[in-house]
Amino acid sequence: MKTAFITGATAGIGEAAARKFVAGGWRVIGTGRRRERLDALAGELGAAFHGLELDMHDTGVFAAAIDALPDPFRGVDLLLNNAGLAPPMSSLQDAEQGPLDTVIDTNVTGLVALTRALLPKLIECKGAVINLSSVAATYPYRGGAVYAGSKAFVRQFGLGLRCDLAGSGVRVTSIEPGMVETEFTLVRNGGDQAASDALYAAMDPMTAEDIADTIWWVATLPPHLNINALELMPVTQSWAGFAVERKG
Ligand code: 8X3
Repeated sequence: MKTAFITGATAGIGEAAARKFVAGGWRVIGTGRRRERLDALAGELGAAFHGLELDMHDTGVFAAAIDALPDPFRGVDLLLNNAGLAPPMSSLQDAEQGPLDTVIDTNVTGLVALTRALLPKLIECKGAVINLSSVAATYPYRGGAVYAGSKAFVRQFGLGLRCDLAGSGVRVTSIEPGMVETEFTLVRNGGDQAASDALYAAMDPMTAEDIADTIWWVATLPPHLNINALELMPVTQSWAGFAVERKG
C-alpha cells in the first residue's frame, strides 16, 4: 500500500486529492493548520488518512513531525506540495510587505524545507514529488508579480530537483493550472465571497476534482515516465495579449 503526503489537505485541490488517493487504495498523510477540518476528513476517510497539523511557516518543526509519524504512515511514496496561496491582487508599488512575506514563506520557503525533509523517504521508496505551480508561472498579469514569481520558482525548483535526483528513480512534476474554483480567490480577496463568485461566474472553471484526477493520473503512470510540467486551463480561459502604453 502506497502513501501520499499531501500539504494543504484541508480544502480545495489538496482535499480532493486526499479523497482521490484514499479511494484509489493509498494511505494519505494530510497536512493543514485547521485541526477541525483534518478531523472531519479523518472521520470521512477512516484509517487510511492521517491528519497532521502543520503550518508551512514552521519549518523548524518539519523534521520532528516527520519523525513522529505513526507506523503505517512512515514510508512516503508521493509528496504533493499543494499548500500555497496568493496575496491580494495589487501592484507591488501599492502592496503591503506582510502578505507578500506570507506567500513567499509558504509557497517557496516552506515548500523547499518540507521537500528537503522528506527526500530521504522519497529516495528510499523511489517515489515522486508533484508540485502545484500555476499558469501564472509562465503568463504574467498585473497585480500578481509575487504570486507569479513564487510559482515560477516552484516550476524551476522542480526541474532542478530532477537533476539532483538523477539516478534515484524519484520523479518530479510541476502541475500548472489556470482557473480552478476553490478557496483560492476567497483567500486572495481577504474573504470576499461575492468577488470570488463573480470571478468564476458563467465561465465553467476547473474544479478541485479535475486537478485531483490529473494528479492521480501523473502519480500512477509507469515508473519509467516523468511528466516534467503539465499546464491546464478551462476552455473558457485564454490570453488577452500584451498591454501597450502609448504616449500623448
Ligand atoms: C492561479 C491561476 O489563472 O486563477 O494559480 O490566476 S489563475
